[in-house]
Amino acid sequence: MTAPWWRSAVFYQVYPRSFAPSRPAPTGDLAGIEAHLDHLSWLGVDAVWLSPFYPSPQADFGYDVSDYCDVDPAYGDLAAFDKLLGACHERDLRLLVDLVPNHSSDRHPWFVAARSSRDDPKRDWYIWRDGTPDEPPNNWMAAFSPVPAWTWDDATGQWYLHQFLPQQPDLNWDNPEVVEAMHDVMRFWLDRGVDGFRIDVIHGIGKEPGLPDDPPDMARLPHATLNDTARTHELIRGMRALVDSYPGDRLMLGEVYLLSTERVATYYGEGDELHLSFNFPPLYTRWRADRWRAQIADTHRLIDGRGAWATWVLSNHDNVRHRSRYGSENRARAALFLLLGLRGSPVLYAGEELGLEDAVVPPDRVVDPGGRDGCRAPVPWSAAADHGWGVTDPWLPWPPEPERRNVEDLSADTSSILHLYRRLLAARRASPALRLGDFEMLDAGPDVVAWRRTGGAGSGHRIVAVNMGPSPAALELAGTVLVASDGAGEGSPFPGTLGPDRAVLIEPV
Ligand code: TEU
Repeated sequence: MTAPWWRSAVFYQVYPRSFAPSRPAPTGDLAGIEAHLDHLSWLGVDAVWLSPFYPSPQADFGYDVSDYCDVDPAYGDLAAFDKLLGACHERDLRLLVDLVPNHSSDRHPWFVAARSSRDDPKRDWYIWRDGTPDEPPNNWMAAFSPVPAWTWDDATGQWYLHQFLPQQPDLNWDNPEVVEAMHDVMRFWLDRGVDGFRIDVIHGIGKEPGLPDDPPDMARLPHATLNDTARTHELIRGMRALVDSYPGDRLMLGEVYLLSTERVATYYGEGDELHLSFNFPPLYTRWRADRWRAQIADTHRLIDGRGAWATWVLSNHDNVRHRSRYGSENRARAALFLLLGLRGSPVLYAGEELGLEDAVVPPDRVVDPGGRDGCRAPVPWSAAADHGWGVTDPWLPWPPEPERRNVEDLSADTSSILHLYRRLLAARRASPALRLGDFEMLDAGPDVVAWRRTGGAGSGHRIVAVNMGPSPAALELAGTVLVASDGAGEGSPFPGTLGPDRAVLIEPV
């Protein structure tokens, strides 16, 4: 049996607002993404995940959806979406759209109706509780700022639940009409031909009956990081059956934002829930070999161990970029060997191939209530003052060094991090062992994370070594260096030493 496409795919996240505009504008759009697809083909990724582009008041920059079946005029229209999808498929790129099922915008007609009166037929599409304005129904906290996950609606005299902003009321998935409505949304995009969904806070949709308090010692954490109930698994199985009824291995890649790989693993079900899930504990792991070995061992035990397929991600639109977290380009280069060399499907975030750091956002330019503006800075396409955007001052400040860290300049420099991404992506594509093979950790001393990938029909083995320590490491590995994080010695025998914050991909003899 051949593996489904998503097991060997490398995903690339595009944040539409920050990728590229098709005309001079401070924000990107769908036609701008289409115009830059050649960059993705040249780079060598397999699939694009598009963050939300739906009509939205932008309280959470698109994760507050006011119409699930349309395109925000700022990004284009449905015709532009269809064109983008067609252009992806012409280049053999798959396209995932972002499904946001846990909450809608408070301006969605469903919530506008629900809020209009206690008797409205849509009232029960959201989660309302009686009480008094001074005491929320339970101790759940919202994300982004330490406020209750409940807002009092004066007009109708009840509380409504929102695990995120008050402008993002949680939908009531215990109401079969909500389930059906969200299934209809999925059909809408599947019928248009999308290859699947990245599903926002999928672990949040089911709620524990009776909405019990969070444990007192956890009560300061956002409830969204704790919501973990059997009901959600049932709901995911319903979505999975729908997705599986379509031809072509459509994908559900869920965002399970529970900071425990053990809990994340359960969302794969028995092969009947998510096909893939994000797993964030590795993203929050420091640049230390012992920590990484532990995360990798957990992932293999808990995810591979149940016959599921892991994902690896180090940067996205919610977190400080790993180039900034790890503190140097050398480390960002070496980290790519983790992403592309470990067993599972990597998810890259637009701009990491340029070695971008987070933008420095002065207080008067802050727009995100979650403090995540830095990683959402616009992608620089050229060295010019407008960096290919047609405007010099886009919606967020440029990331550092845009005159050097831009697609045009780094494409022209074969020693750049951008070319490293391209070479390692090509080496991965050419190696069934790297894409699909088995994994075995090697003992390479305290500061080095090293492993062997074997099998994957008819291929040679591959060894990857990453030195996270402060000094050169002697490694008894014999073979040819296929790709080196600093480009040194590629095509030659491995010299036996790996420098600090360096990584290599070796074809063993
Ligand atoms: O994120 C879920 C989530 O839990 C994160 O918001 C996380 O708590 C925070 O960003 C840590 O820095 C998803 C989306 O990825 C995010 O952009 C949305 O804001 C959120 O859901 C609500 O839709």
